Amino acid sequence: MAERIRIAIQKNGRLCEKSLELLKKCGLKFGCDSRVLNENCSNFPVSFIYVRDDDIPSYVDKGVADIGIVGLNEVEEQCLNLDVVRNLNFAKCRLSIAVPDWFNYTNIKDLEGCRVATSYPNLLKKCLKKYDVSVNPVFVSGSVEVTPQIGVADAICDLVSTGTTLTMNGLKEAKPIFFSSAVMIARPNYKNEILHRLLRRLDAVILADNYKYVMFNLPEEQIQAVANLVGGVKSPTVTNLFEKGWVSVQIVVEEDRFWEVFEKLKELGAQGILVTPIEQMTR
Ligand code: PRT
Ligand code: ZN
Repeated sequence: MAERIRIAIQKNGRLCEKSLELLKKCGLKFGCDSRVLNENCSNFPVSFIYVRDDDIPSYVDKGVADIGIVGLNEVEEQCLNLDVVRNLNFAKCRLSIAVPDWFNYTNIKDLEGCRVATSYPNLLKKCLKKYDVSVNPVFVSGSVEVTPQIGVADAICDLVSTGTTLTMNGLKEAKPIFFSSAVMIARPNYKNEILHRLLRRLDAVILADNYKYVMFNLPEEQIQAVANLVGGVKSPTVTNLFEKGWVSVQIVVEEDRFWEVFEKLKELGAQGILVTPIEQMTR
């Protein structure tokens, strides 16, 4: 049987769907039956192991899996010697210290000696070291937000994305201490031709995710203004329209700049603006 590399993926939860979507965009075909715990990809030499996210770093460390997709928070918390081979642009969140609404928080020193409930005691200690603040971590594996109300802790340290959960539990965010997103991990210096091929595909998908393809009609005299606007791209692709004085233009725009460019295009008289995502892209 041909060699395969094993990829550990979260079975259920916030990482699962996006991880599978990313691998599908890389052209990998697989079943996605939620009852299956491992399966082979039918058109690329990888196999998937579906597990809890907490187990992914140690499975990669022990060689049960060759690579894994997991939150950076989990990797850092477990203090294992692993390489982040790619940062993936999803499951973004921050690990923050939050205090009850009545807590008169002015700066991080106010937390000195506090009992802080968290599922991330190692990360909490590591991050607070640089502020020269020492707290008493209280480990809880879930429902962290409720601990100040029931007298188990003075403050909490938990993942935050929108902040709604904190507000709903009478807490306010005091200090973000660590920023996380999903990452692909491997053992240090793990090198493999199959991984190399997968990363090449992944890079094309990640790059494409950061751009949009924009097509529009434009008064001919505005071409230079558009070329200036999207500097960095060699030049816009321009085709003549049947109607004299008008051209059809195609450009690639960074996601972050899209609305700014969109507004300027409208000011330049662009019409019929069509925007599409890009599936894959190489430089
Ligand atoms: O069952 P399994 O162990 O696999 O999953 P899990 O329940 O431990 O993890 P899961 O699926 O909840 O999260 C997996 C990963 O997603 C985390 O390790 C983070 O890397 C990432 N992530 C991104 C988040 C959040 N955003 C997030 N908001 N993980 C958890 N939350 C929780 C947070 O703990 C809090 O309870 O969502 C709540 C806060 O959300 P907001 O939007 O109200 O601020
Ligand atoms: Zn978990």
